[in-house]
Amino acid sequence: MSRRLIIASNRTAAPGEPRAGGLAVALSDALNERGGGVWFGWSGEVVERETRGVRLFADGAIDFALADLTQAEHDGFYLGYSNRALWPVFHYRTDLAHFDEEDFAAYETVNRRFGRLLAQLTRPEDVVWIHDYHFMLMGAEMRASGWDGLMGFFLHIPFPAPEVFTALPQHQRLARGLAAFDLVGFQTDRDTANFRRYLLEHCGGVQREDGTIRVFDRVLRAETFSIGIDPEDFARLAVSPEGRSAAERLGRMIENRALVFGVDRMDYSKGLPQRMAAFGRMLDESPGMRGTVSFLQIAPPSRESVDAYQALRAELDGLAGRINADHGDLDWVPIRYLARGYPREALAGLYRIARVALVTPLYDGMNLVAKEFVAAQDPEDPGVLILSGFAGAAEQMPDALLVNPHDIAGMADAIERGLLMPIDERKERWNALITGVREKDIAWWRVSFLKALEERA
Ligand code: ADQ
Repeated sequence: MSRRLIIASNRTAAPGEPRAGGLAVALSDALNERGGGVWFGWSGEVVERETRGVRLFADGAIDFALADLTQAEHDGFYLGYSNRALWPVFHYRTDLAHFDEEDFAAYETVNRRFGRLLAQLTRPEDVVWIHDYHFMLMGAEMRASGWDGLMGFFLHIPFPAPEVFTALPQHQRLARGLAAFDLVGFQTDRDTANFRRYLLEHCGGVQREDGTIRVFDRVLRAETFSIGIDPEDFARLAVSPEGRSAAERLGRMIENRALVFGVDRMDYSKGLPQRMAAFGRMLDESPGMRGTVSFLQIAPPSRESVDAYQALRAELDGLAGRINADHGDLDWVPIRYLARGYPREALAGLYRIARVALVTPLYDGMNLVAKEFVAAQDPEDPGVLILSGFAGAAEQMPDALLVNPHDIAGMADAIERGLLMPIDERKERWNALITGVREKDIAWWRVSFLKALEERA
């Protein structure tokens, strides 16, 4: 009989959660395929006064265990240390990071409280799988509570080079936290190598013959498990009635112009201003393209209360307005920019009619949009993926048109090349890309991580 699986992530796919994305689907599957399990996380509720317990309820085979955050915890742990220190530093934006000791104290408090709550829910033979940068100290707290069963951690965002990670005043505390796990998984070999080098060079870690690392009196395995999607599901959504209807609505608007498409959470790591500038530059330099192409960028605001996001929003509003004013005409709007979310079906339908997708983050753990775009294509008339070399996905997708998102001229050339690419080359590249997306899909990610973790038993 397989062990019971316990998953912890900041947000869950509890009924009523508005953001049931690819990750939520993958983790629900993981729990369902094991005949059930526990999913622990934040309830999404912010309460005035401290609450101590968890709210338990079952949804199908999954037992949800959700805890609230107090206002002070939400501000310090979530908006503060997670989103104003860890997120920027891990995306190489130390210039945007706020190193606030009180925020770190709140991060520790929540990890401690959540770790204890989770420890109370676990039995010795369970497998615990904790997700992402919000919960890097939770494993250590579980161990301190006396729980010594199998426990793995997966980081969804990049792990930076040691020279950047050490900018965090608490880097060593975080590393000790990660050393409490039996297995730590990363998106790319680049991240795994950075983490291993940090342990060896800054923490006295010693690499053992079997590849594990002895550090802080523990033995730790650090490996790459690149996250994937469910490509069949996306292909199906792309031709669903909702997908087709979204494509038709947009098709009527842009008439028979080629569509350049981008979809991202509005985040400074996604390279949105550079992308708009590159599109503008392409129009500057290739007058023949004017009037033949429309760029649609969908970017719902996220974490609005963090200053950097407000500045980004203002920058994008200005850029889109300027490019449209300079290049637009009575019957042509070059850039459409929509600051809202859309259902997955609609996105899939829009991916399918796009001639070019612009996935050009300045830095990204993986980037699922790149894989979703490939999965949604018509095999007889596939679009072209323009992908940043700094997205984790680039490691697995060399057949995309790889670009440097800081090189506006290079991106402008790539957009034109993508728009003009002959059908044979488009098909050849797409066939190579879809093969990779199918091979390392979401089931592969989940199964290979849990198998590696359970080998430690
Ligand atoms: P994100 O930074 O959120 O994820 P990404 O991997 O691209 O980035 O996933 C975004 C998801 O949200 C996709 O499934 C996409 O379809 C959806 N989405 C984006 N814009 C949307 C919109 N306007 N409306 C509706 N849905 C939208 C983090 C890391 C990534 C890593 C993932 C998974 O930053 O690097 O790939 O986790 O590990």
